[in-house]
Amino acid sequence: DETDVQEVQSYMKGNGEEESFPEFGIAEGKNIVFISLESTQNFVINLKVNGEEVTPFLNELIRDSFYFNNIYDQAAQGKTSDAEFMINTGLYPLPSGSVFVRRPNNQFQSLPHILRENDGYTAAAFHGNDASFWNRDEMYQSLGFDTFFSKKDYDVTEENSVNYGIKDIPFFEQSMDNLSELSEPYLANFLTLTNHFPFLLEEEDQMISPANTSVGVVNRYITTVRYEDQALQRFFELLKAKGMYEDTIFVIYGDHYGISQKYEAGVHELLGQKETALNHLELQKVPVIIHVPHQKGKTIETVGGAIDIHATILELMGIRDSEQMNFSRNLFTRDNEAPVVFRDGSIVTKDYAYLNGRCFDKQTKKAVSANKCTTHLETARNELHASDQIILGDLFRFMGK
Ligand code: GP9
Ligand code: MN
Repeated sequence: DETDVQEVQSYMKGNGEEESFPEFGIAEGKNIVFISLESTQNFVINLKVNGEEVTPFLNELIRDSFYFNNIYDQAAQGKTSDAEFMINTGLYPLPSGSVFVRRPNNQFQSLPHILRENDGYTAAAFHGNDASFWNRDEMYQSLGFDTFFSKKDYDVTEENSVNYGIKDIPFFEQSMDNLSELSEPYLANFLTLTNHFPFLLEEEDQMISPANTSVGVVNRYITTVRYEDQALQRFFELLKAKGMYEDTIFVIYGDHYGISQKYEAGVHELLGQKETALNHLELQKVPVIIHVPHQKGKTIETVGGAIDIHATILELMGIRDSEQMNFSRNLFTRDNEAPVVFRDGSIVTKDYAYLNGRCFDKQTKKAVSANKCTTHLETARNELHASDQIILGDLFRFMGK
């Protein structure tokens, strides 16, 4: 009720969102295309395996994009759906299960709603899996999507599928007609699928040789990441050919890790590094690429999390996010000292990380006195608690508008 609303409001961010920055509003009125890169971790960007780039298309795109290279995966048990939830609402995932499954009938202040109210946007989602997976068919309605093109809207055959469903290249190709018919300006949300554990791909689709570590999962991951990269290239080609590229902002992000800790030794092997808590943490980074045609590229090293994409996009669209009830911080102005909060109670800032009950100095890589992390841990507890209250109490219902 009202008291809960007041309590959670006292824990809201306030970390420089009011600051002006040159990119404010540069994408105002443009279509927005979100592309979730399934299981894509940041270590593959600019990585060479056997002398070959794993993601040649993304590496090139990054040169003409805002590339955020210090963004951490904050998804919890809800995996892809948690990433979608954070980006759409700026709230944290729940400690267990997926908000998509547990609270699909809540009211949300999500990107489709905010953009519709401010600028008359429509919103559509595109995904090759069954509509009911992660309860998307229900949840997308609450989040404000007008249309959801799912498996039933694609021509899915044995030939064009692998693992969870339709391969990314036919997925993008078959999405084009529906995309071109959306009423503008639109927000379109694409979820890729091919780069999903256990990273299966027929030989004819393997455009790079597998890596040769001692871990098969990691070796195959290189081939499915490359396939995904080429699918993106194909999508951009099609958009350009249809004249749909120019007036669009692209937000491309890895949804969460792909290589779990069980197989991570193979990644350490590939990167020639030791298996340490801090190296594990660094592998939890996902690429976040914001491409605005004709904007000069810039690599932004600010430390942040997937949840921060929400405020960043609103600010690029010319909508001030600081009034909203959420925990997202604009990555263009984000304070490096503000912790990135993980659902398991860990945190990371530019200088410190709290992992497995220990506070680390990231520079020296040594465990330091816990009090270096105390304030950050308190922020983390407060934000997670307030976010859970908003979700479990369906508090937006009590806010009135
Ligand atoms: C399937 C997609 C992938 O629809 O969400 O599954 P996940 O990564 O969440 O396990
Ligand atoms: Mn996923």
